[in-house]
Parts: sequence; C-alpha cells; structure tokens
Amino acid sequence: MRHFQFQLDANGQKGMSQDIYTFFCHALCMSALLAVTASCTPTGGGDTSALLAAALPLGGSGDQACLEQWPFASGAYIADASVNATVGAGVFGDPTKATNKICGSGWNTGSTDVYSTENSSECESGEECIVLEWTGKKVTNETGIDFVVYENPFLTGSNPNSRFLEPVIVEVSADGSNWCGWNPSYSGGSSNTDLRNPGNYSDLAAITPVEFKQSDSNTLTASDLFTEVTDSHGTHLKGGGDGFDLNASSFGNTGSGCNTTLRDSIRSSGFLYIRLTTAYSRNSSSFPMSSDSFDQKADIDGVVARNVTDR
Ligand SMILES: [Ca+2]
Ligand SMILES: [Ca+2]
Ligand SMILES: [Ca+2]
Repeated sequence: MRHFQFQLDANGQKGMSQDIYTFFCHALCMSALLAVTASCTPTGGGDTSALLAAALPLGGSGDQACLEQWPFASGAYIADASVNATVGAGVFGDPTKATNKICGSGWNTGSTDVYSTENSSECESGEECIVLEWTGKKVTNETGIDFVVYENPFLTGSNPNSRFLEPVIVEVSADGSNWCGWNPSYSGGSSNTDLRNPGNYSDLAAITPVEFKQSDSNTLTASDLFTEVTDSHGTHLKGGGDGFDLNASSFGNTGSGCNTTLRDSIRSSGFLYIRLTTAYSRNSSSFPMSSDSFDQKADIDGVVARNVTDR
C-alpha cells in the first residue's frame, strides 16, 4: 500500500479538522468506487489515510463502475479463489479483492479493488504473499504469455519511466508445496529515481500500470490482454499488468522445491496455484522499496490466465 505523500501530505492530513475529514470520508463513501471497497470510519488510521489519498482523482480512467461480471466467455480466465489468505486489518485487507474482478484505473491512478499482501501459512517464513487458484482448473502453457498479474502501480507524473512500484515475486505450483519462479532481479540503486524506473526490474510483477477494467466502457478483448502494443508509455500489454511465460528461459531458475523435473512438468502439464510475494518481504536488500511506500506491501487486483483445463 502506498503512502501517497506526494498527493496529500500525511502530516497535513492528520492536521485536518475532523469536520473536513468527515466530509471527505462521506463524499468518498458515496462514490461507486468506494461503495464496494470499504466503509469509511474516520479513525484517522494509516490505512484510511492511504485510501483517501489513493481515491483522489488524478485523471485516470475514472468514473465507470467496475463490474463483477467477467466479460469473456473464453480466452481469458480470472483466478477466482485464494488459499488460506490472511484477512488484514486495514482497508485493503480483504482477500476477495484479489479474486473478484480487475479494476485498473489507467496509468495515473492505482486501483483500490486490491488486497495488500499479508503473511500467511502459504508464504515463506516471514514473507507477505497471497496464493490464488482457478477453482477446479489448472493453467496450461500456451504460446507466449500464459497469465497476467495485475497490481496497482502508477506514474508519478508524465514520465512513463517514473512509477510508484511495489514489485512482486511470482511463483507457480502444481501441489501447493513446491514452487517454481522466474529470475526476479532489480538492477538499480537506492535512489527514488532508480527505484521508480521500470527498466531496472525484470521477471517481477507490479511494474506496469493497469488499463483493463471490467466496466461498460471496456473495449479490450480476451486476446488483447495477452497482446503487446507500443505507444507513448513504451511497449506493454494492451490491458497493462505484467505477463509471464512458462516457456521463458528464466522459468525454473528460482523457487522452493523447484528442479528441472518439476519445471518441465509444469511446462507440459500446467500449474494449479500462483503465489504472489512482495519482493521486499523476501529480500529487502535485493529488492529495496521506495520510501513512499506506506507499509511495504504490494496490492493485488487479480490474475488472468490465457487458458485453463480441468485438473
Ligand atoms: Ca507459454
Ligand atoms: Ca501497490
Ligand atoms: Ca480486484
């Protein structure tokens, strides 16, 4: 979850009068966006502060309601269940937000329909993660990108190479115990300029802002979600988010219990579970995080697979 200090200074907000704060809170509660996100109890807590700031309009794709109805009959399948996810105490503590729908808000605003990763029995010791699955199904290896992870990064201004990022390590499993990942790495330094540069990250999710939103104004097809486009924001998937390919040469380079036999089995037979771990929680030296991050936890909107079959 982000601090959003640049949008609304946290100290300044704490200094707001209760009347003003309550007005903002009530106004936000009336919006369709937040009606499905949280109730606004003006406790002044950090999570509520972050939500308030996150919801301030910055020119994102806006006012269209994010709909529960999955828009595609085939060609794209949303992970629809979590495994032993910990319910967090904060506004973004509801694990169903990671499996209900994708609610991207464009390049300039992060989605609030998200789950902030928490420590659970499914994580490595001391880490913050969530494990998702497709009920009764497994994800198969198709040509090119096999699934897309949607988190809530966004641009800090007009420069597409400056983004607020809370990177995520991605791993998949056939049994829920042994995991294979790619080769996640960060090559920059500790400055915010480096930390905000997407070019410094590879094999990590939560790098590309999310354009796909399940709304009446969505024009993206299922195929579009797995198709790249090049525009003023660089080369990215048409719906944003970060895609992963089981056939990538880096797949199988990491993961607890991973070996070439398991890697090849997942490539040929598919996987059941995906684990999304805040990279900072795994190794804060290898994956430093911007000082703007509120609580050093990535926020998962959802995951979409290109194809699934029965288990
Ligand atoms: Ca593939
Ligand atoms: Ca985030
Ligand atoms: Ca969501």
